Amino acid sequence: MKGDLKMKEVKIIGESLSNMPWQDRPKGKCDPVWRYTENPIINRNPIKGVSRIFNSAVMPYDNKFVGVLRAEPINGRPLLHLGWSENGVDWEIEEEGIDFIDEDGKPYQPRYAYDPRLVKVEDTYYIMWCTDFFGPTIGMAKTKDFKTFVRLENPFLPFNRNGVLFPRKINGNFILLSRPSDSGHTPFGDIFLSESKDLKFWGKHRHVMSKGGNGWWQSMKIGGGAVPIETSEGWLLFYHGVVNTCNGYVYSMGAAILDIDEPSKVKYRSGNFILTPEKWYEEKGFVDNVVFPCATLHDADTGRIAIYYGAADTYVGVAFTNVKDIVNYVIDTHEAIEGDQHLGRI
Ligand code: BMA
Repeated sequence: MKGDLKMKEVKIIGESLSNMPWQDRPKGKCDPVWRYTENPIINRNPIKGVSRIFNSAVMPYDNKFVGVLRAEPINGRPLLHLGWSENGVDWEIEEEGIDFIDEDGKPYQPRYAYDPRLVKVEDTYYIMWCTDFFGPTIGMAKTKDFKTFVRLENPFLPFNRNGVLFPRKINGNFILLSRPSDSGHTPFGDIFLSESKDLKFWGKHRHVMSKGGNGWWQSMKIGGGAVPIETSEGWLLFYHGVVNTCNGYVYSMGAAILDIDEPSKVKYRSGNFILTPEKWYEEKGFVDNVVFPCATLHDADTGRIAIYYGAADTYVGVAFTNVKDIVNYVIDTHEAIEGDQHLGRI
């Protein structure tokens, strides 16, 4: 990082979270993001009948932390399980998957559910995941107590993935990022944004960010990652970028800053990845070479951010940064990518 004096002051706009997990940047290192030394925090076969937990979402809840976890049972078809943690790194995982009900109160269970995100908007918690609706698309549910989960209307047609709801309404509307896809392992894709007054009817669709650019790490597709963090510079978004190689897809993590009032506008995005598979738990697993961010915990008082990411479709890892460092890094390494300016209004 450059000298502290030249760096812009940046604040998280939000709540205090003094009990979030944290480790200082290792001495002598200047990377914008650094890994938790005890990674992975969730290992193989974490509970009976589940072989892997990865790409998972966490949030503060009731003075502890709640997780909505992507769990692959021993038949390999993913479902969502709840987890609980006092410190954000040691997790107690429920053995039964989440049971949903629909809006009429009837039991509902998705055929499969993966890559959950979790957010609180006003007094309600929302889960977004990839669900089956004649192919993969975005599923959504709400809860107030993590006991009753009400599945909401299908927000989108197939095929779509990586639904990420913003933590507050903008101009009276809910805002959702998504990545239109195909029914398989999608070899393309940009991030789009949609608005809704009621979480039922979605529209005002906009293009947000394109794949590509000078760097190759996000040349094939990108997808929204963690719920954006509100900062004094704009919405800080951690996302994934994918490159295709002789040995298959490689997933890295990037960061971007979106306009605070009109988040379909990209203010800055880092031309470089901020985390790429390098550790054994990221390079080798059920799917090699994947880091896939799904959530953050953050503390407005200190600017600390813990990023939760899936590693090699097998483990959960945590990485740290602070808002001032990461936002300055994104500004310094900003690369405007063709397509980011075409918001879809032309
Ligand atoms: C994507 C999703 C993710 C997964 C990634 C790498 O298409 O299925 O859940 O982590 O592929 O396998």
